[in-house]
Amino acid sequence: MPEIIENFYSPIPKSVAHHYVKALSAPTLSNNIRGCSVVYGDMARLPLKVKTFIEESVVLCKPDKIHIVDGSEAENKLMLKALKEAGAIIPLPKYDNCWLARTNPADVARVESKTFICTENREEAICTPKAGVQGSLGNWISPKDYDDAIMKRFPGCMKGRTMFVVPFSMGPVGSPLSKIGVEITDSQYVVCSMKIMARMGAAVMDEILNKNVEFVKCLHSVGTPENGKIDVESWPCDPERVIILHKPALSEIVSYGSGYGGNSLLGKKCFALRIGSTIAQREGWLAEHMLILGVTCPNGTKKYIAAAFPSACGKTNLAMMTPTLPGYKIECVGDDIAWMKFDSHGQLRAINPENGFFGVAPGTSYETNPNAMATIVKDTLFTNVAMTSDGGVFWEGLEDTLDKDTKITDWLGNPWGLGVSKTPAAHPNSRFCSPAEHCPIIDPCWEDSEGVPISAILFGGRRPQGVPLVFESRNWEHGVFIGSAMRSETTAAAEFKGKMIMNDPFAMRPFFGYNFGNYLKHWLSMENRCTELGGNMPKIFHVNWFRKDQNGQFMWPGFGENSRVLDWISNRIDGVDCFEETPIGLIPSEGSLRIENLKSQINMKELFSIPKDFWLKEVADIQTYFDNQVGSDLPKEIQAQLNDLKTRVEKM
Ligand code: OXD
Ligand code: MN
Repeated sequence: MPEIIENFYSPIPKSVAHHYVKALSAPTLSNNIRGCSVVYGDMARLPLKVKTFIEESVVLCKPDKIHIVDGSEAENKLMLKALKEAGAIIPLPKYDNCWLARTNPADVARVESKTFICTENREEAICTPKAGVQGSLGNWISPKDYDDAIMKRFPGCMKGRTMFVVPFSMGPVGSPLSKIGVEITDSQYVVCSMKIMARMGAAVMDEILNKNVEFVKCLHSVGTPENGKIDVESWPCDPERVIILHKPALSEIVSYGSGYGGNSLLGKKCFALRIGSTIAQREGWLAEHMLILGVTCPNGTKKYIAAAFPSACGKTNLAMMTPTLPGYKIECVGDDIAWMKFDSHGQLRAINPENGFFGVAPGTSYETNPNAMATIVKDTLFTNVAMTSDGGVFWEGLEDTLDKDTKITDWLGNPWGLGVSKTPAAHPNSRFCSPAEHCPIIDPCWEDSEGVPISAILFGGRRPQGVPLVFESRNWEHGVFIGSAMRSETTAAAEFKGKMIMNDPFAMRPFFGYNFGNYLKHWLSMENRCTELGGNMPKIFHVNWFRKDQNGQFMWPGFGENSRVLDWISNRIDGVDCFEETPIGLIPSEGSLRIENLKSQINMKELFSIPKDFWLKEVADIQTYFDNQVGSDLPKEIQAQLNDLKTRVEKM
């Protein structure tokens, strides 16, 4: 690491001059950070609150140097060069400014079991599970244990390293819906990724300075194992002692030991969802794990839809879909997170707080998501994908793109042969990190500071059995119940092994910043808020692209064909009478889901069947889940919805 820094800092070319950049001579700092020099940026120009945060972090982490990130292109180039020279990233000459990082193989996913919310009382953060049951709706840590966890890991953790200070905005800089953070990190990979994933740099620091806005304090260190031995020089981390801490009362995030994605790019899951959901509850809006897309119908009308699916269930594919139905156009506002607030007319409006896509690579291809493929060939930082001998990338799903002479190196850096190697070429949770503005179908309003108007909310997951392609909720309360009862097959985005059906309410299970029962109450309260403002609530739907037949084959082709489902949803938003009541909600009436010109025959009857036995069991499973996990925190309205569903299913 020190080597990287030497290469990086001597000398800083003139072209980097910026109003935050000072000459290499260290400015005089307050006593408690004497000995640690500011090698890039000017402490004197920083807002006092930022300075204090830096000083506290310096005292704790004892870095050798401080770099105040300005977000300029020149700075980014230098960072990438330094990372390359240290062997931390490999250039991918087949594309334009694209790079590959390989992590320590022990640091490849979010670590939910080591992620904690800190509040005075446990009940503020998490539900009280039934006696003897392990809670699955987040982990609580007491203020004392929080401090202890920090003091066990952070003192001196940046010795020999540079501390980077990254001011960033979640949402367009200056939008009334945006929020600001400052991430302090000792990872250049994180700085380069943050440049893609968030608006960051001098403009954000100016915003803090000029408007005196509060910011979320994010402290991150990749750490060093207790024995002092870093296993993979190019990817320092401390997998044994990873911990991700959130203290909503102080708007504070502290993350140690991992350089990977959601563990280290603290604007994403930690801020935009966990801390974000607590701010949203306080301020009366919603911070959700949702994509946002615009759909234009053949008659030219446009609607925006937000959709919550658990990690790695195709959010990016839906957000960038190429519709097969003629005359339809999809445009992408965001693929992972939505911040939604009612405007003064009671219209729900959403922004994508992010600036880029941190998408799961395997399965992304010219067939499944050509728009993502077009996005990732420029300014992209790949992590843990395989590499081709012509300087490109490869992962499971791209087999058709290979010609016979291309050699592949797998994500671990070993030679890999298609049809020969028994292990995957790319890690199942390997990622591309690309600027959203490079997406060919990015929505023209994606950066509008007032957000886009949301007409419908979709919930969904991987449900191989029993759950129809689409159904609509009977009303808002029923819709909130549907979100609370969401279940899905597990994926590789977190540390789980093997496939099982897991409850993932609102696709937020790993991301709640406060007690899920209170979160449900907050969602229920949205209806009053909207009515008081004179608006209409968005409609709520459940979709399932993943139902399988008796032979284990998917019953619905998915991807671009999902435009047929969006067409039906759009008609329902317009109030078209094209539905049939069922015990679980409203499904398309016969003939109302357009299935003309589908490549394969669809068994519509089976695709929309609602097997009584399955749903009786589903109701029982949901009840057990609520009893075990939510207990007395469950709002009575949600229990009443489950009771009503049970009665309707029993009568089938
Ligand atoms: C993600 C996730 O990275 O949900 O978006 O895990
Ligand atoms: Mn996600």
